[in-house]
Amino acid sequence: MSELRFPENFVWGAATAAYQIEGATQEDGRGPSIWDTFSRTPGKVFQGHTGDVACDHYHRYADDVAMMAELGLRTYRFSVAWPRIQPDGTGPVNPRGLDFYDRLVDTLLGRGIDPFVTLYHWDLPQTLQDRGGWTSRETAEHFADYAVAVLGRLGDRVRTWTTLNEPWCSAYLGYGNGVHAPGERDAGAAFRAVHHLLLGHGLATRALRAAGVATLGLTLNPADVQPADADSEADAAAVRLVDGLHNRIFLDPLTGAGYPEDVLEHVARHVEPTFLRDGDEKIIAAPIDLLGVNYYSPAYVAGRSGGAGGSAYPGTEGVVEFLPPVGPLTEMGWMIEPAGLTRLLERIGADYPGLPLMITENGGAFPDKAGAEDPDGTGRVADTDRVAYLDGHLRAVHRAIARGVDVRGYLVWSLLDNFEWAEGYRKRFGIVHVDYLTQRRTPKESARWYREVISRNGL
Ligand code: PNW
Repeated sequence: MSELRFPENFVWGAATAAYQIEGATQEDGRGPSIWDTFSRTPGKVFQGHTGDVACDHYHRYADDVAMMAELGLRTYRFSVAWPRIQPDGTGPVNPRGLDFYDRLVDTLLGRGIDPFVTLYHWDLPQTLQDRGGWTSRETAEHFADYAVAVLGRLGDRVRTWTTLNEPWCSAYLGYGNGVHAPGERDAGAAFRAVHHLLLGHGLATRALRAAGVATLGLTLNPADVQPADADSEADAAAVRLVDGLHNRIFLDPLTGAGYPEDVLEHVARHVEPTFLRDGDEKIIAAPIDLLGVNYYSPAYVAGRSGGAGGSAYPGTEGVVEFLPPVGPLTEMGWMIEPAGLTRLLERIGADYPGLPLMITENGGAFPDKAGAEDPDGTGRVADTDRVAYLDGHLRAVHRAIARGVDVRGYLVWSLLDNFEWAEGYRKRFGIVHVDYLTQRRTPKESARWYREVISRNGL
């Protein structure tokens, strides 16, 4: 097989998120988040799993960073837990919460690993949810204050900052179909949340710029939406609707084009858009340096009257059919289709030119092969499916770069097996196995493979 080289200075690393790995949910003054509340609500998370202990990373971060260095990671993307910094989401900062990230950043830098901060990966302070959460405009304003507080402590050492992780999930899964915290089921609430998340991003971006941030952006999970039948007009209309609700509703306002007309019309069928104020679109369009792209799987849709629609896409019932995934699937039931990543990157590159991209998450949940729970002393965890997944998707990224798309780096999801939201601990995305009884970490075959990829800067 011929060698594939990535561009010079291509960024290589791995990603995690606070609630998924830290544990220590009651320590050092951390306040409750919506995920604490949600995971304790019966029936919301698989077998009532919570993030109370998770990977105990809060206590084991130094060993985890040492392991990252052994794995050859150059960049580590982690998120800051807002309720550690402001237990109630507003007001004075809790210095002990900032201390943790301060130690983490110093430890990373001491090992030559570049810290990449996500300010919001879904763990909203519960107090703010009690006042409406992201359906409320004030949450967006508080988010900007919080962002500046974190920058104030870490900004002298952290170069790369992103505001939100996947606002699509926060809005549609959190407020629309209730699969994620806070578990609301209301289309209008979902659209209000979209706008206030974007506004929060814009206000935080403005404030962080004023405070002198270096590189700033946000991460989306843009969808590669494909028609069931490429020749069908009905299917093309379904693609346009889903693309509008998933992609253009975020990308257009972020890049200065404002909300698309067709999307606004769709939203207005669910909620009176009184939450859109003059000047908001200008705030949301604050220039960014980097767009993080998280990609896992494509979506195939058909335009069909009586179609079931997607619970995560308000207003698609009766008009859109989401095709059942086919072919090789991950443990999440998600289709494995690397070509979708090439298509997605080319599309963003073409429709939103001038925006540097970075893959901030890509990976798969796969069952560990026999012996994984009790690695046999040789420390081997065979995850050949994951190696194949990552290899295929890196080739897909390379293809997009070869076709001229500006992709600056790749971060695998995830460093560790961790709390996979509504799925609890039963789905394992890590390149490092975690035995939750002992907290023992065992790098999987994929981790060894990835170290080689990084050191060769290619495949
Ligand atoms: C992303 N969906 O979440 C998140 O950023 C990670 O925290 C998460 O662990 C990872 O992907 C794997 O799931 C998603 O239902 C969760 O479409 C759900 C969906 C998409 C992304």
